[in-house]
Amino acid sequence: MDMFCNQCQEAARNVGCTRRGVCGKTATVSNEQDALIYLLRGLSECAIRAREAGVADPEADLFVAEGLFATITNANFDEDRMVELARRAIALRDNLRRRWLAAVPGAREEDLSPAARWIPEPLDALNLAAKGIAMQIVGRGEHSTVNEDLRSLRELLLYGLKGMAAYTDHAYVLGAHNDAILAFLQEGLVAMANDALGADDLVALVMRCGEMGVQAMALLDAANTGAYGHPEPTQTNIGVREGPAILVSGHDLRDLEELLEQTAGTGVNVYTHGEMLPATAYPAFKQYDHLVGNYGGSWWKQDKEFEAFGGAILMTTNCITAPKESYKERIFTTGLAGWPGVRHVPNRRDGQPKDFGPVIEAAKAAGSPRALESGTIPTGFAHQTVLGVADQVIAAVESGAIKRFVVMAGCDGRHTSREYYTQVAESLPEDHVILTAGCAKYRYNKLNLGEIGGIPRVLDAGQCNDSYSLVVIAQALAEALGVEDINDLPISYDIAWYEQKAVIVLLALLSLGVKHIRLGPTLPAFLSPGVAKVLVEMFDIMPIGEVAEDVAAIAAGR
Ligand code: SF4
Ligand code: SF3
Repeated sequence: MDMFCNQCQEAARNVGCTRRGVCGKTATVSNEQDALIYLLRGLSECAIRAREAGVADPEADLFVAEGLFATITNANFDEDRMVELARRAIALRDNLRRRWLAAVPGAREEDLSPAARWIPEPLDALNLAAKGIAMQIVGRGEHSTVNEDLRSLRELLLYGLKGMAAYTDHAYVLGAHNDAILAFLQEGLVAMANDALGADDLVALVMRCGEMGVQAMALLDAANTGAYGHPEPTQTNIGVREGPAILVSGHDLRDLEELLEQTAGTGVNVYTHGEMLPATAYPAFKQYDHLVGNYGGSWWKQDKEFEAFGGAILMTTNCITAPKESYKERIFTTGLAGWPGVRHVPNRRDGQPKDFGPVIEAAKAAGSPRALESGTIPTGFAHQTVLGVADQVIAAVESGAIKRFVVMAGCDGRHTSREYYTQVAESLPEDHVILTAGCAKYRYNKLNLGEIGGIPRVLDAGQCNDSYSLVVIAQALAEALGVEDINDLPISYDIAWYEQKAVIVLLALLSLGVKHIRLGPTLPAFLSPGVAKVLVEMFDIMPIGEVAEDVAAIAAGR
């Protein structure tokens, strides 16, 4: 075994990737990421101790979120960037440790865990990777003596923290803050290595992770809508316009804003891709005439779509896949995204926007996009919009015109087994409405499933984090219909997961008491049989089954 990673739905053999990631992650990068997690844990330990002594370091607190974000699936594949992140983690950690030692009489360095003191010498990819393989949760390393259920719970917690960290970082980029979330990331990281915690303690922590996940999504929702307005029902163009163009993918709305500003009046058009599609529904972005529409579908088709696009491409976050030679020169990463050899747009400094000049130049040097399709797709059905027509929705439910809502949020992925979601969408009775968010929608958002009394049968609330909108809608519906238990609503859940953002969405739903969730296309490889059993007993989580059976069960109220 050269590495071990089981954090996503495409883990090899639904166990784990051991030589190279199915995602394209090299063993070195995977192990470096494990070492980074180890360093972030040491940093967290110092930050917690320092905070207790009245010493605060907001930069270090935020960095824990950034570091976790860099390790999520399909975000960063760059060995050198991992070294840089490790360097920063060590500098921030050591600074906090010094300040803690100075602030607390009698404090001793040896009372801290090795993670709070370890210095790789030299600090390079090789040394980091060696430490990572020794420290990883599964297989060899310090967790190897822990029983499989505890290990599984630690992983569930870690992957939830990673997803939460990504959403929290997005909110901080927009100036929204919630220190309690950052503190919880640290608490969770430190708890992962605490052998005194048993299964009940870890289950409680996982549930708290879900609660904090709700807060993180609420924070990001407030940040997005505060900055760009509430999404409006929108028919987004999926065709192309003549002229040089930039395709923006990932989840970072501030990057899109700055890019739109910098391309205004230059003759360069901008298109959204993948998880950026919902941006086309925000009032602030609709003002830009050169935001032409959305191009292509979900992340895993990017090799073909980016090649066809012909213009420049900007990856603001996950999911990036191995760039083909045909577009390697015209694809850029920014933020925590990275791919070796791909040009990277550096972070904002001193309050100045990022400089997207090189992306714009690359677009000008390339041709117009080749059309993949034409027409429009609907988006913009976040909570404000849906609640704005709440009377209409409730009347439709009460009259029986809408019999059921089916939440089909989450991620898309490569496996053909995901055709299940297209087939479910096609086979649901015509009085069922799909509530979606995340890139899972690309499995059915071009199907033209029609409307019920003017309400589209696929209501797209936005990005995966906008699953929060679906919760707000469910809660409002419960209140309006006088239903006490959210599980008594006419709502079924058929969630598709892939990476760790979907893990925090799932934990958030569980923490809100949502039961009977179907999860697919496979259950996570990191769930031990014992932990899976607990989830089934507590929440009646179930794997997806055959399309016809699941649709019949949904229609019958499950
Ligand atoms: Fe494998 Fe997924 Fe980990 Fe990539 S992120 S190495 S595909 S388990
Ligand atoms: Fe998709 Fe990567 Fe998860 Fe934000 S873009 S949902 S997979």
